[in-house]
Formats: sequence, structure tokens, C-alpha cells
Amino acid sequence: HLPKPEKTHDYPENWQSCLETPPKLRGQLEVDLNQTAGPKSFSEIATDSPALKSGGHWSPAYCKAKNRVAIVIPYRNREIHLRYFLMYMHKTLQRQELDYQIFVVNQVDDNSFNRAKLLNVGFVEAMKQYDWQCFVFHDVDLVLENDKCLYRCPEMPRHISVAIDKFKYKLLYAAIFGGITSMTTDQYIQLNGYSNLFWGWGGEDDDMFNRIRFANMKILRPPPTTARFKMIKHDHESSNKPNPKRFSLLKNSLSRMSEDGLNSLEYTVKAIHKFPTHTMIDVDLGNDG
Ligand code: BGN
Repeated sequence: HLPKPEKTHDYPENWQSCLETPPKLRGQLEVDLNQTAGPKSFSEIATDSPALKSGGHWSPAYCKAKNRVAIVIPYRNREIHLRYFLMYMHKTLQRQELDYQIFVVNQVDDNSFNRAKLLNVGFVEAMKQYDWQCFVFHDVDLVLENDKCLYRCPEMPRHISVAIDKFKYKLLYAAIFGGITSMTTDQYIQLNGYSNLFWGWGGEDDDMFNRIRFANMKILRPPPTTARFKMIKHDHESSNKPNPKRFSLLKNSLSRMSEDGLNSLEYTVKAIHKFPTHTMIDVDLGNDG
């Protein structure tokens, strides 16, 4: 029972659906995440995509997008990564002809990073704004190298970051559900979102994998030939240390599922900035007590 969105989609009546295969796709892309001059500035990125609407919302101006997709990025203090991400991904998502918006959920408290709780916040806040059909939960340090990997809504929860350069383009393990994933709005609600209890690095994605299994859903993956990503090189932040509690939490994924997630989510929004290239939601996640 989410509140009604502020605004819903309003494509003109006479518009045709966009084509099954978006005509502007290029296939393999040139992605350089290590440029001497660094990534473009936010304003240059905005200039490159003049049709962006406030908050980093875009939709094709000539056909009815097949899907309305919210991209949610868990975030803290990674401006260079975000600019690389935006400078490549806006162009890619536009060639894919999606009705999409980029939501950056910025953890402003001083507690350990809580990726999964940030994703829950992104889901709820994005649903307040628009009638999204599905979500892509996206780490900020991953950039798609082939635009044929479409970020369309999946039939079943989808793990998208299949082949990453850092891991020699090999899946790390069969049950991995980290990096980039996608679910429909209904699936996410049925799963009660992610757990809110994973403070620090690791395990929250494995917990979601367990939820999906318990709900008798299947995980789908796009082929590694197109689901290829470059990862921006970085160190582990001191505020995102491996979480020692992740092993014990993962032992009771099933019993927590119905009470730990969207239905127990508490947070304080400090600000919502609608920048030309993205919506930044500053959030205090509270304590990990
Ligand atoms: C796993 C982490 C994932 C992470 C991947 C890839 C855990 C749980 C304890 C078994 N899982 O080991 O969260 O996405 O590595 O880095 O730590």
C-alpha cells in the first residue's frame, strides 16, 4: 500500500509503442573510466542531454516507451564515480528508449554504509514521484559497455552485472545477486524489499537472493556477451568495512523476510535535490542498534 505518485505517465494518445529493437543501439561501446582530465562536469553532462527533465527524468519524444524504469543508486561521497556513470549511462538509456529517471540515494548520517536500506528508501521515494513499473538497483561504479543489454522490466528478478572487467568478465559465483539487479514494482513489494539490517559491506545481496528463492521466483541473467561492465577502480572506504554480522544474519533470511524490509523501513529524508542530471535524496538512515 504505497501512496499515490505525485504524477503519472501521460504519453499522447496517438503515440505508437517504441520498437522492440531500439534503432539507435550501437552494441559494444568505448568506455574509459580512467581519463586524465576526469569525467565531464554535471553541467556538461546536462548540456549533452538537452531533453532531460528536472531530476534526471527522460523519455522518448517520438514513441511510447516500453517501460518506465527507476534507476536507484546507493551512494555516499563518490562524485567522480557518479559523473562517469551519468556521462555514459544517460546516453545509453536514451538509445534504449526507456522512460527512466536516475535516483541517487545519499546516506548522510555517519553510520556504516547500508546499501540495502538505501535501495529500500530509493524504492519508496521514487514511487512517491511517478508510476514506475520496475527498478534497476545499480552500484555507482559500474558502467555498461554494450547498449544491447536493455534495462527493460524483467519477468523475474534479474541479475544484470554478469560480466565485469575487474573479475575477468566471469560471474563470481552462481548465486551472486550483487552489483546491478532489476525487479518489477510488484516483485519488490512481494519480497518486502531488501533487509534493513546489513550495516557495512557484504551479504545484503545474498539475503535478497534467499528471499527470491523462498518466494519461489527465479533469477534471470542477460547473456555475458552483452551484460558487460567496466568497474571504476577504488579502495574500500573506512565507513564500509566488512560486516561481521553478515554470516549470522544470512542464517535467518527466511524468518526475517516478513518483518524486516519495506514494512519496517524507517528513515529521515534531509533533502531532495532535483538536479538536471539526477535526483539526489539525502537520507539519514538512523542507528544500527
Ligand atoms: C560475497 C559477499 C557479497 C558480495 C560478493 C561480491 C558475503 C556474505 C558472506 C558469505 N557476500 O562474498 O555481498 O556482493 O562477495 O563482492 O560476504
